[in-house]
This record gives sequence, C-alpha cells and structure tokens, in this order.
Amino acid sequence: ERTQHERGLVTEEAEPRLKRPPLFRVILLNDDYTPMEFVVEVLEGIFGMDRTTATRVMLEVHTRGKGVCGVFTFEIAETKVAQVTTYSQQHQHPLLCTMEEN
Ligand code: NFA
Repeated sequence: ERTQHERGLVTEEAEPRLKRPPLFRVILLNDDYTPMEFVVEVLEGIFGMDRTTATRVMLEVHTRGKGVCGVFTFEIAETKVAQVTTYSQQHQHPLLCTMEEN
C-alpha cells in the first residue's frame, strides 16, 4: 500500500485535477485619440465594471500609459482582447488591448 505522498509521485496515476490554471492580465494601452467616454463604455460593457471603477481604470491608463482591466484564464482573456479590438475598430478608434501571463 502506498502512502498519500507516494501516490502523488506516481505520474501514470490519473490524479484529480486540483492545479489552478495559468492566469493572464488583460491590459489596456493609452493613446492620444480614443475618447475617454468610449474607454469607460468598454470597461463597463466588456469587463462588467461599474461607472466609478471604469472611470478610475480609464484615468489610470490615461495617466500611466497602461492598466489592468482584469485577470482571467487564457480563453476568457483572449476573448476579452478580441472583443475590445473588434469594438474599437468598428468605431474607428485606435484603442489597443493585450494580455500578459501573470
Ligand atoms: N488618452 C485618451 C484621451 O486623452 C483617453 C484614453 C484613455 C485612451 C485610456 C485610451 C485609454 N482622449
């Protein structure tokens, strides 16, 4: 009979999947042209922020050059980036959004 420690070392055993997935920060970049109100709407509509939080994050991006919109698993982060990019392009704003592994 194996101890609990020994079972953890047997790689071919199908262990229950308890590991946390990698997380990614979704980053918004400042530019000189996108209206502040548009950025606030993006943060509300795509990232679910209330108006107060969205305004604070927008101003942080505006003053510091970039800011974190949220932390997500890969697929969710990728989808948020794509939604921001598509929505900004539809409105002809140059707003940029990227992701970084945590
Ligand atoms: N810097 C933009 C402006 O002055 C506002 C902005 C904020 C753009 C955050 C992009 C991100 N209109």
